[in-house]
Amino acid sequence: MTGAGRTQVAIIGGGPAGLFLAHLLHRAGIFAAVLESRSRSYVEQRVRAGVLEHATVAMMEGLGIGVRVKREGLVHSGLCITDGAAPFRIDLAQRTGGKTVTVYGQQEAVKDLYDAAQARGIRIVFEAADVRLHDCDSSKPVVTYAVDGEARRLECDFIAGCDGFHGVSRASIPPSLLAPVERVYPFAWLGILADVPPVSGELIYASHDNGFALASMRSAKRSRCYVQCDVDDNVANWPDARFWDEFCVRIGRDSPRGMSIEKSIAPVRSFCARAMRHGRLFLAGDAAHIVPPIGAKGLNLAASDALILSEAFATLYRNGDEESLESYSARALARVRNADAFSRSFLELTHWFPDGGPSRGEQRTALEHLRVSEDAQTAFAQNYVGLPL
Ligand code: FAS
Ligand code: PHB
Repeated sequence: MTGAGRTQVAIIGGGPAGLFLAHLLHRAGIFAAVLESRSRSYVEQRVRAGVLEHATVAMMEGLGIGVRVKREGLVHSGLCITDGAAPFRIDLAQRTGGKTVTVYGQQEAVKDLYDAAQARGIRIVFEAADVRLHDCDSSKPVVTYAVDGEARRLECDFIAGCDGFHGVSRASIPPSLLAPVERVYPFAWLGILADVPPVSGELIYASHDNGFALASMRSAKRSRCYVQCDVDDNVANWPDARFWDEFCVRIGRDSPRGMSIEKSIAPVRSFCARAMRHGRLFLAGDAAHIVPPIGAKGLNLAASDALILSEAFATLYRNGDEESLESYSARALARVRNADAFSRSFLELTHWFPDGGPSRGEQRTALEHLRVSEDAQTAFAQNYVGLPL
């Protein structure tokens, strides 16, 4: 086994959580190394989130990585909610003292993070295989992995598990400590990407008798659209024509149609660990929590976890104070639980629940309340743009 040397913080996973953390630590003068199991091109090609909260864009700017998102991101000051017949707009900026969200694909944000990491000499190992965490609850944790079949060993002070829901880090936390709260919803999201102009300049969320639909976008020329489907549905059941027909019915208007360049079904679930720390292992992002995608929170929570954790590490290295590290889990989980509650309420407002869940009459009552109540719209908008960090 050859050495891979040592670092202060070993970061497992090079998605948004790992990359934001690497940049934040770099800015604080803390050495880190990112171990990513895939290639850079693979990570950059994964189609995922689309909406950046106000604070996430501010974080990118603060890290000197905001030029492209400010140039190419689509700033949205409002969004539309419809039952397929009677749409209404929620003015996010008016309800939140001017806050907005920015539509900017996760792929683009990841590209910006990687480009800046390369320019700054941040250490990233791609295609790291067989990553294993050792002695997480000791004062000398170690990470072993292989590159091109060559075994390596990385000694560190701390490990940040940023390897997503299917990574290895969470397994290093004792189940009794992790004790996750899970919920699997009785439906899924069928999403497509198509190079056609978005049906609207703002996002449209539909709560239709047939079920949920969402008209989103990645640019003025590329649409990202979703319809609720059965939890055991299959993409093969949804040729493009069927998708567009059903999508237009649910959002209540005709839409530009085009060939899907990506089409996939994602389950709708929530998962939240009760602890994001075990000894010197700290989890961040999807490794610790999954929230339903409707709230557009996943990527933004990954970024806020990274900020809270980086500040805790900086405090420790600066003056030896461990209190911030000890409060990391509680502070990060407070945001996650709030985002999950908002996402759940948004799901219950907009999705058809095949068993249990709100009745259509209850949904219509809640929709009408949101349409007419300034207080309800203010609470919705504050959650949607993201609570202050
Ligand atoms: P990620 O999963 O993004 O990154 C983890 C990284 O770790 C990956 O690059 C992976 O290759 C790597 N890794 C895994 N195992 C490893 C190992 N053993 N060793 C080393 N590296 C390893 N969020 C939204 O806000 N809006 C959306 O619309 C939305 N849509 C989504 C659709 C899908 C299909 C999925 C799966 C997620 C979606 N999300 C959405 C959530 C998503 O954006 C996540 O919240 C976000 O990617 C979280 O970032 P990370 O925590 O960095 O995890
Ligand atoms: C997306 O564009 O992928 C998206 C936008 C808003 C959401 C969820 C997903 O609430």
